[in-house]
Amino acid sequence: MRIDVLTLFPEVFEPYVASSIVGRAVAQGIVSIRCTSFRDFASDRHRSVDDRPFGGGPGMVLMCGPVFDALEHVEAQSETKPLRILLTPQGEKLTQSVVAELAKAPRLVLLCGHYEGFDERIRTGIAAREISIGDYVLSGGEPAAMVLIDAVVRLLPGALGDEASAADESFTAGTLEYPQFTRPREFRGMEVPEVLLSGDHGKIAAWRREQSLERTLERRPDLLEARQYMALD
Ligand code: 6GU
Repeated sequence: MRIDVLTLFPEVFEPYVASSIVGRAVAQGIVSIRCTSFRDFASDRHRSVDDRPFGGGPGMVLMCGPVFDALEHVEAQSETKPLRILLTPQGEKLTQSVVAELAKAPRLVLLCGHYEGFDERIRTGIAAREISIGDYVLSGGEPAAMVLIDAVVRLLPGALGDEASAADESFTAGTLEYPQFTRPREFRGMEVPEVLLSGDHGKIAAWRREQSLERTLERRPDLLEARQYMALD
């Protein structure tokens, strides 16, 4: 997969895309991530990317020119037609099923909104899918783009060391994760549940399933409503 990020702050992505699972996926060639600055497509000598709103009012508005030019520039670098995504608090909420859908695309272009907003003709003119990561306000789309990249990249084949782990986890399975423990067996008086030390794989699986369901019922009952249950549950 190729991901292009169009942003006013390309430098904030660099350490992120070099680290952890995403960094390893980049190193393995599973995904390539390129960041492009709108500022490189400014047309005046001050390299302006925003201006005052027509009609007055506070703040500055991201201009059409640098955004359309940056988008056309990166899209021309490859034959593959990308899925365009505009990160904005007004978008559709990012869920695991949206993430799974995006992970099937060969190419994504993420446009990060910033400042007080962007010219409405960006929204109407580029026909992007608009995505928000939740009901709170960020000062820019960059953290949201990083969230989206992380969630998508870990679903790409080979991105996780152990192929089982992506499917095994919460949300994909529709329930929250069961508690995990590692050495030591006792830490400051807190013990590891006996069943995990039993070596009985059937019992361990049943215990984990029970913990996972119990936790989901307690913390996120909304996740259970839409689910199908096995007789075991
Ligand atoms: Cl994508 N952008 C901004 N600015 N705020 C947000 C968001 C995006 N998602 C949630 N809040």
